[in-house]
Amino acid sequence: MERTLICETPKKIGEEVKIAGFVQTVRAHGKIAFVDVVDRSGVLQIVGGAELVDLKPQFAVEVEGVVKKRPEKMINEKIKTGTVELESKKVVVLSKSEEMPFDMGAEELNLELPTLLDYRTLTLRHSKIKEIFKVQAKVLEGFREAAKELGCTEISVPTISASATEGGAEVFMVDYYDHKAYMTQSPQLYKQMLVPSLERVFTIAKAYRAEPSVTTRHLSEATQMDCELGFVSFEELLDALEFVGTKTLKYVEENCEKILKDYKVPPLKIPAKVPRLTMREAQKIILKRTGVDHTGEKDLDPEDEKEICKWALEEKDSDLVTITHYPTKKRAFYTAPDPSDPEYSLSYDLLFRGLEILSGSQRINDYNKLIAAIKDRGMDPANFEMYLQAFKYGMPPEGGFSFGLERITMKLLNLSNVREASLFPRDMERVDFRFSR
Ligand code: AMO
Repeated sequence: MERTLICETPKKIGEEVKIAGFVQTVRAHGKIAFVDVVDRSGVLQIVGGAELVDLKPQFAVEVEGVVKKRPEKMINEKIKTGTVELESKKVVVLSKSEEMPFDMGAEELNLELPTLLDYRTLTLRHSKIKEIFKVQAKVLEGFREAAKELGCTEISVPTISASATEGGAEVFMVDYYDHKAYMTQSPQLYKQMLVPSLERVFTIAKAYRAEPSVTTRHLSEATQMDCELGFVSFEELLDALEFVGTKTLKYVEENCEKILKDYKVPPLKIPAKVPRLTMREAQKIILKRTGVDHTGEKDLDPEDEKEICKWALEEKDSDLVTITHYPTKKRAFYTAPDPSDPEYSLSYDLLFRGLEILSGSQRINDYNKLIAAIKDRGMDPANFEMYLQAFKYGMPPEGGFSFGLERITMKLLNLSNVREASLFPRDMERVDFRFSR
């Protein structure tokens, strides 16, 4: 008999079917047992006798039986198959499981973060955790759609590089045969090198950051969703990033209605025009609202980001706010200074529900200025030979931006830690397993 997906069973009342999936819960009442089985399409109640009682959570099984309509008072409106159950005739155990270290049948897992991650292959089977990655898949899909609509070609770029891509000390070095190489801190240099070839590109890439501290928003291996566009102005870049950000978030809302409801998150607030502020304007608003004077600071700190997002929500009915013109010295070497005030740069961050989810800039596209900027940061242009070659032979005005996949997912579902939005998070204390165990 061919396998029927669980979501199809309500259409097959009275028919004999075979389903396959994982045992979620087993409830035995005397000679009758009820077993919930989960496959990729949903969950189904199986009713039977002795053949079910030895089943245990996470056994992989095949069950043959007849689909029956449930009595009126047994209907479960919370699930798609709540009007039916499968009366089992034959059960085959495909794979057994060891005993669960915690209750996997509960609606919420409620585990401490280290346990949630130590048992990752198990916790990823839980329906509420699976939902995080279904949302994440839609973020990726929405981004791809939006980037393609901008006219970008998808590229796949290296993750081993001859130089640090963002500068700074947060870089993993690798032994590369007899040489030194670096894990890319972002796809930045490669996406820029592709502008003279494809003009508009996008990539979904891994970014490696040797983050020296443990925070709720930093991973050592993050996923970035990047665009880079040639022949564009600063204004056009701002329009482009807000277009992609808005479209991606709306795409998730349209395609994940039930999950967002399960996670009890409020509906998205995205106005037709995302509010924009310069960093200095944002600091003045924060001073006025809270009395905290950060107007002399060179960046917005996490509390500032939360506060300015509160302002955007209260005053502009928006979950998003774009902040522009960060100090040139605070941004990576490739960032173009503002010609009218070079101390500040043509850069931007997009904040979403209290957190930076994107950053980017107009780039320095002049070969000699770029060499000067590299030297100015104490780096050696010789290490950027391939990158600089692209500028030597003609680079139009260009710029781009990068979204953090895990951070967007975290904020969409109101998760408290970015690690929850990473399948296998890496940080100072963990590569798969905790070093300290
Ligand atoms: P930036 O370093 O700001 O910019 O990174 C872009 C976005 O990627 C996400 N992100 C991270 N998420 C989790 N953990 C991390 N350690 C981490 N680091 C970054 C954030 C951030 O906004 N090349 C530039 C982008 C550009 O100019 O196009 C860059 O990498 O959401």
